[in-house]
Amino acid sequence: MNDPNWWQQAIFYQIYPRSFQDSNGDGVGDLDGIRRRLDYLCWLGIDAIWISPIFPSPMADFGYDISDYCNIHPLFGDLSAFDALLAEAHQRGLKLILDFVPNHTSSEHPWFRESRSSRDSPKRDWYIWRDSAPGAGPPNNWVSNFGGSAWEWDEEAGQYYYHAFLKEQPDLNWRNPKVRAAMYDVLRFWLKRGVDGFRVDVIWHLMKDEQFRDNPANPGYQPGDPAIRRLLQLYSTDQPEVHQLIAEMRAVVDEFPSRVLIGEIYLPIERLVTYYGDDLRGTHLPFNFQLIEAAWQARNLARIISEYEAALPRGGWPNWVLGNHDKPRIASRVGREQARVAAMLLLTLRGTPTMYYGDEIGLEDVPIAPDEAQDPWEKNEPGLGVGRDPQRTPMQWDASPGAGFSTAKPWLPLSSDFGLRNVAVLAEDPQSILSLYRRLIALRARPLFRLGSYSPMDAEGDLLIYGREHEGERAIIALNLGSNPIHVHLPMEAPNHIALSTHLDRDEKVSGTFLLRANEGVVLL
Ligand code: TEU
Repeated sequence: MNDPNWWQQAIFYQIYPRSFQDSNGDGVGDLDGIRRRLDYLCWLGIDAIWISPIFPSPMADFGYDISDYCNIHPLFGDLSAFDALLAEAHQRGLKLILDFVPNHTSSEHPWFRESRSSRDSPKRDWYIWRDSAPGAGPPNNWVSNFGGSAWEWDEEAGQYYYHAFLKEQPDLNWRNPKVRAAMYDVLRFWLKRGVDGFRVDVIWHLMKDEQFRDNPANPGYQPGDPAIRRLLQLYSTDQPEVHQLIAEMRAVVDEFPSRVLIGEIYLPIERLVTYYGDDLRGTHLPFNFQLIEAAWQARNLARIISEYEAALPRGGWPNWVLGNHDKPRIASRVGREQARVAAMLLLTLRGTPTMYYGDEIGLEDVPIAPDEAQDPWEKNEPGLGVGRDPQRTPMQWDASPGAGFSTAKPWLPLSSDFGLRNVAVLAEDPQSILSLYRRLIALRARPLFRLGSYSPMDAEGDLLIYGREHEGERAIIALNLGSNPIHVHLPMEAPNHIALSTHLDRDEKVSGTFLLRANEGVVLL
């Protein structure tokens, strides 16, 4: 991992810090907790950790509302706890990246307090202030991602401010060079401390239309969809000017050797790939969320992979994600059996995989009673199924009362099957999903999987087959996405040794035709 392009070969693992490991008995995870679990992460075999926000925050959006970019929230520890975590991660050869949230601050951030204090405040244009529309009402029709108008009236100075998310998350004005300079210094602060890079929150949101034109209606909107779907985000996101800004951000990161910039971007593939930037001077990895959103169907997956491979700019490195703290868990989305197939897909595709904590134990969405909801989006738009608490529940380490996560009542409930679905139990079971993840991660250590080319082979019914090749070495991956057995015909001279089955009960040579059982995936070498 000393290679400057280490991020191409790495497996990333996302930690939602509130839910990984509590070390001080308050029911919320923290940095010392993560540090205690570094040996687990090494045992699992991942290479790099991304930690969701750990900075001071009123927690209106659980840390994505930051009131101080250069410190640690006391819930999670302090700067010395962070330094200790970073040092121990590095000692073990693990990289560590942070979550950078540049689009908006907390409304409690001193910058916003100052900005809102008066129209003449020197920080007024650090945020996006506008007069009401002629007549009255908000300056335009933009909708908040969490429901309602994206404009909040501020009585004090008689203007509206813009917030793409909660009203407690005012958007910064990235057209202001002072904002840019201040935020680049935030990056330097952490880079100097030794972090290996950043995942950048909603990077495609940073620039808005200079004229603040109304967004057009979304013809695909259906009743029951969240409010944000009413409009196409034509003028509020993905503006051409954003790329110049990302190039600046990248240049800051490049002041330090071997760091990585990953962008959170929900856009169609042809728009997504523009975030590699001209001459690849943008993000190293624009997160590719196609698998998070895909219908779980062989031909569809084959199409997604091929279109993505074809759309990549020359030299652009691919990446894949199955889940994150905003989306239903993979095991709930595709089911327990297919979760194993999904793991094989994620870890055998060409490009950097990012895992979401808990997916390796097959953790499912945990139902949250309406009156127990914590996620502000769920509270703003109840009953639509937008709540993100179910996928943020504590990691399950063992069968003890707090699942080894905490000695106190966890901030979100454990899944009811934690007595069986936990690391201690599954690590002992050679056929568990956890054992499968370890085997896949170990297999991925081969240059064949880390670096090899991808070639589509077949996608019919429930069968998805593709090949990987590197310096004369070949693998075939055959996945059964359904619950009926499938006869697979291998091409002449194809690799014919089943080196790994998702059922973890096969190590055999096959010839010509072999049977793929229900919900089984295999790697042939
Ligand atoms: O998420 C941004 C974001 O746009 C998604 O939640 C989005 O609404 C949806 O998934 C797109 O289909 C980031 C963080 O990951 C999220 O946790 C924060 O709430 C949000 O930004 C605001 O910072």
